[in-house]
Amino acid sequence: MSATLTDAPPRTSSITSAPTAPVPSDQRKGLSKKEIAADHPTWCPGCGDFSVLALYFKLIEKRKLWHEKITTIAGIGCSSRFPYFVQAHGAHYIHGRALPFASGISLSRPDLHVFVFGGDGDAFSIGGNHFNHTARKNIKMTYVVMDNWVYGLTKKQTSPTSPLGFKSKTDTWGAVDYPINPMKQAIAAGATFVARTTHSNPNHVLQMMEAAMDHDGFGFVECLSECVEFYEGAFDASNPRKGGAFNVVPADHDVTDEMAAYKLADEAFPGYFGIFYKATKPTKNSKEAAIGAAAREKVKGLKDWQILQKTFDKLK
Ligand SMILES: Cc1ncc(C[n+]2csc(CCOP(=O)(O)OP(=O)(O)O)c2C)c(N)n1
Ligand code: SF4
Ligand SMILES: [Mg+2]
Repeated sequence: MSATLTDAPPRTSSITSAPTAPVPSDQRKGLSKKEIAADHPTWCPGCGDFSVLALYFKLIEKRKLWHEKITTIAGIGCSSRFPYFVQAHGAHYIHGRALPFASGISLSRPDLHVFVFGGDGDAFSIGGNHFNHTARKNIKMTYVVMDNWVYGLTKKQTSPTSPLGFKSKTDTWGAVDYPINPMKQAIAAGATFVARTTHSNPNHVLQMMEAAMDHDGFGFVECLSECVEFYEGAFDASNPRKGGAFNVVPADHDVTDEMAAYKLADEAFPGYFGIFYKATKPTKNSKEAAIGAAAREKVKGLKDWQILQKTFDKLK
């Protein structure tokens, strides 16, 4: 028999219990996986996205990020189901629109770490415009694209990163359109942090996510993430356990050199893994904060109605 409201135990008032003093931030223990994991992920067994989620939990634990200080945003796709599986504020938003939504959060809540996760379709197909504009505006957030070279959720259509010849439901004879190169795209769009990693190297995923999080600006990480259902073996050539090669960015690569980064991004698959590009540029967050502070300074000492009056006077 199902429980009714009357079965509920009597409520005990929390008002009577002594308030516990808040633990100072530096003495708080990092959140454990149990505290940060929500629903059981519904991805297919073996999907590369599991690795990214596990490393996100690790990042939260390691860097002592609290529930109230992070937000996890995504669009639509298998990879974009990500926020469902995280016990924190977040949203599984509209297909391709995760970045403008995250931009609003980032600009209005500078105290939060804004993390965005999504797929290659979400980022570069329907969300392509937003990718370019969020990058050029240098809005502070960490954007991890789980690139599987296919639309997974909708069961195998060609994506903007699918290689030529890829046979899918939309290209039964093999893809004929030239794929985009996410790294080149990010650099050209003006992203100030551009890195590449792969789900099969967990330590490296964590390293790249951490570096992106520490970057003051738009941090983009392309993470190869195998879709075992619709593109099995796509990234074997980058996985030493499958006979491939995991090449790290050469030690003498200058990450501030845009042309050198572009050249690195032009290498044939499996290419390189690591930080390709990093620039120090004012963020839109800092520019808007300065505009806001200057505007507040102008009306300093005035009452709200006086500010309103001034605005109306200007309209006359
Ligand atoms: C406006 C809109 N158009 C199309 C769709 C259908 N749709 C859902 S997910 C998706 C592609 C997702 O691919 P990707 O971003 O690569 O994610 P993956 O599933 O591969 O992780 C599409 C076309 C949708 N949900 N909304
Ligand atoms: S369909 Fe592909 S991308 Fe989606 S959960 Fe399954 S393996 Fe992962
Ligand atoms: Mg995809």
